[in-house]
Amino acid sequence: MRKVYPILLTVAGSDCSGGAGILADVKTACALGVYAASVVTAVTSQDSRGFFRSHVVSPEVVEEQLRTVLSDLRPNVVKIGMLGSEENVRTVARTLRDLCHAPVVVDPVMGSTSGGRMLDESGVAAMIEELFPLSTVVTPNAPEAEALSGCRVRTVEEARLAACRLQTCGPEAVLVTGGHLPGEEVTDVLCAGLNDVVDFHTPRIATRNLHGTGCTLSSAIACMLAMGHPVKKAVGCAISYMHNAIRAGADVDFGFGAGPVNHGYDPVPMHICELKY
Ligand code: PXL
Repeated sequence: MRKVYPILLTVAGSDCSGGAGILADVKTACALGVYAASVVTAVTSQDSRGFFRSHVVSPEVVEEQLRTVLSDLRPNVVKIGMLGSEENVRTVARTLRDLCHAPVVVDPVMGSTSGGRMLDESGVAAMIEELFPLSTVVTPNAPEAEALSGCRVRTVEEARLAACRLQTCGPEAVLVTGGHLPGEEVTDVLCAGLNDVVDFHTPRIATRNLHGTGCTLSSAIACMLAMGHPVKKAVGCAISYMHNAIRAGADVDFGFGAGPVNHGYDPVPMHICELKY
């Protein structure tokens, strides 16, 4: 009997303040009992007050990291966050098509809430063209869903329409998150086909500690997929982890501004799976 860890491979940018990007992905994986490996695509300078600068890693270095990890490990899931350039989008898509058949969760990161630009228009077009067809779940927030679909997304009904339109571009499922929409309740909308749309409702928590929520949710979905859950169950469990992590960090003072969620509010030990071959 061989024993293995469920493995998440995150391909994303680093956030030196630790609330978003690769650090959020790794903290989420640790809290959920999943092993995390990472490919760094950009180095960003930011803190709780704002986004200062981003230094994009070259496609050669991104490809080298990806090929090295994949020559040794077989991730159970790949999570893609900030890629930083059109070249990085195309390189990651090509390398995954060549070397990896794990489910892919794409957080279509274009900019941070605090104002940093993370992917230009040609990069976004390449993401739709090359990464959407490879993906199991894509997780835009409302402004990202607007930019990707070209439709207004200011209500839950518009979020449903955008999710369905984006789902026809190739992903198995699209989750449009509702945190940016108004209302006492947050409604996230999952579309896995025209007749397969589900809403997830959670009470809204009043806090400014929401830095890195997009990265955290998409990583939590990826971890749930790595543990073998089907898409709807994975999304439901991830939303509930995210809600609890926001609540657990809601009244904590952090730096001078917007703090992170409390990733480790209830950590579980690393899962070990037994393989019969
Ligand atoms: O949540 C978007 C995001 C993704 N990746 C990095 C980030 C952020 C937001 O700040 O810093 C590296």
